[in-house]
Amino acid sequence: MHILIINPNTTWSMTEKIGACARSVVRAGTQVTAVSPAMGPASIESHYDEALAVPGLLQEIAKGEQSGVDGYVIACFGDPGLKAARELARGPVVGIAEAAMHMASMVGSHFSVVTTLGRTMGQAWHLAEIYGMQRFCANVRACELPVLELEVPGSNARERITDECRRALAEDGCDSIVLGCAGMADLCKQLQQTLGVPVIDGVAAATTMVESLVQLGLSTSKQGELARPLPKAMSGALAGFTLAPPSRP
Ligand code: 2AL
Repeated sequence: MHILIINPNTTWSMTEKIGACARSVVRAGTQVTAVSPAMGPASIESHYDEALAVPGLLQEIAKGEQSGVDGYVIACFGDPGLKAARELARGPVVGIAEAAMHMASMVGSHFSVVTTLGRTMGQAWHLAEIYGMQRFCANVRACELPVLELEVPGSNARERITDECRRALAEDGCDSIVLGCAGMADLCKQLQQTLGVPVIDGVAAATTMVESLVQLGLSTSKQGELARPLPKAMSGALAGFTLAPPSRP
């Protein structure tokens, strides 16, 4: 089984960290490749960044389809381009926010999301709402930590995240923590040990979910909404995104 993890930002140090975390949770025999798109923002912490990350992300899905990938993880907590990716992919595509929230709902009564910048909190609440997870989401909190600070050796990111998780557990009435950024994946185990409650990293959650879906022979339904998009002209910088017409059986 081959799982492609797409970090939709173009910071390869984060991509490598994400890949290592995903590899640490899969079964022997499952191959994990982690990539960043060839174009897009260095980090994703606004709706603008998210929108501009999607074309490069879709290119990686298209390449994955050519090379026989069995399933995909979108490794950014805004789950950018998730539905469009599902339209292109044959196998399952899972976003880290949806995976983390669903797993958290199974190991506790309420979770709090601890994320990077305050401006991303609205998207986390929006996703909790559209996934039907609002009922489990006690709060969304931010450390006012720019995403790329997670990549700076010796930064105090770990301490700031730990402190915010402690405040969440003291004040929100939550009993588990969902990490609100793929760049926090490497902090998960130690945070769980320190805090003594379930801490869910979406990269590990989504990777194991994709592995399970593929194992069960479940792929993305091609009937209705998630069918391959209709081919049409794409112009300007998007000319390369024109889809080939479906091949005749
Ligand atoms: C993220 C994430 O997971 N990757 C990224 O670049 N931005 N999410 C976030 N809330 O900061």
